[in-house]
Amino acid sequence: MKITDAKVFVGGPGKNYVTLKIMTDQGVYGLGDATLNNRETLPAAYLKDYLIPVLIGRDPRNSEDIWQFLYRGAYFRGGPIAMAAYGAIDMALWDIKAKLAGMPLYQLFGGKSREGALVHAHATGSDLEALTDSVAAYYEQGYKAVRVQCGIPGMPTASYGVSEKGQSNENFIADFSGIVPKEEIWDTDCYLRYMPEALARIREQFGPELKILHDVHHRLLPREAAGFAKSVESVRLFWLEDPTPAEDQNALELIRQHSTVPIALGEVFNSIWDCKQLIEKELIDFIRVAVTYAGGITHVKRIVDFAAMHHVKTGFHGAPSHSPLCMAAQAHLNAWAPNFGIQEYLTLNSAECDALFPSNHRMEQGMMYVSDEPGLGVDFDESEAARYHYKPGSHPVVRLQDGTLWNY
Ligand code: GCO
Ligand code: MG
Repeated sequence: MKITDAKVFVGGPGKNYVTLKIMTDQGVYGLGDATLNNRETLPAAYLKDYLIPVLIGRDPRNSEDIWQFLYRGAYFRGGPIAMAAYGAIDMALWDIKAKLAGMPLYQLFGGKSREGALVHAHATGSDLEALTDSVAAYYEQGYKAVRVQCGIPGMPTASYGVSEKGQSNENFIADFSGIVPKEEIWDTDCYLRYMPEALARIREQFGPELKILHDVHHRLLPREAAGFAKSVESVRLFWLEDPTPAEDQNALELIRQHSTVPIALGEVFNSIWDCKQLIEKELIDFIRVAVTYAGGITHVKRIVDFAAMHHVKTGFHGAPSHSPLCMAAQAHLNAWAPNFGIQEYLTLNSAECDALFPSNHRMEQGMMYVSDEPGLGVDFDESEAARYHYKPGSHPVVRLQDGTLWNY
């Protein structure tokens, strides 16, 4: 069996999804996601210029050898762009393998450990009242877990995860106003004064059972994060996400020494080496990698098994920038993983998105149910794809009040 050709598409409804389609001499094709939010053309170019030419003629069933060939063969290893490109190839090869077996992908990992996988939605509000309404809306739809982000009084611009008052949340999810980033202002003191109380109010309002998550988005210093974690202990968060930027992994030790709040981290990681210290030293509770830019199923499954040895559960990244193909790969891992924790779920979920990526994966009452179709269980409609093209976009850039550049 041989790979005969592969194509890359960039575009989609409200997002620049990077979709790879690998064709074989037996008519079976595989699909993968290489979307790297706001840098989408780069994994696409890496695939077209360097990877597809070396795939042609290889046996697609040898996904492990192909992964090692790409990773080791680059010499300059890793990085989000390369790992997203390998991730898409790897997903597509597993898709082909499971289609050949006539089985849904989770069967190749060892079958199902659960029927539905718990997901968390994003509730946001420009103030606490709006946030409460947003949480209530998800609660009424049956969601059991919600990430809560809230506007902060005194903060000059909207805080992380929140759009400006009066603007729709779509603006935050997809900022396609151009390549030059918007600038936001962050004030740690305002945040630390307000957020513990806001989280306590949400707990009070929704009772003990709702799983409440909160994302600090790398904004605090280690000592501030340790103090913050301690101050929100009575809220009993499901997790506190990215309290500090993870380049300095010792910072997590300080947080651990001061609080038992569960910590989730790793959405910007792209290899098992990035996760190693935090998992081995048991400094986190949830590992947040994404199948796309952590090198695909082959590499992420390795991270999941390693995490299991250290009581670390999965909490895969599920920002809206992941296409339904990445979400499907994660859904199959979620169905299998003995150390599954939760899945962030935020695909755009529009009729256009469903038309571009038809599938039977379904969401019900805050749980995701994996499709039983052979392979990843997601198709790709090329005639729909022809309606879309790349649109330049950017993440905001964050500064402190005095102009110092800070962490988005
Ligand atoms: C999350 C993340 C995202 C990121 C986004 C960047 O927890 O979902 O923090 O919303 O900001 O993926 O592209
Ligand atoms: Mg996050």
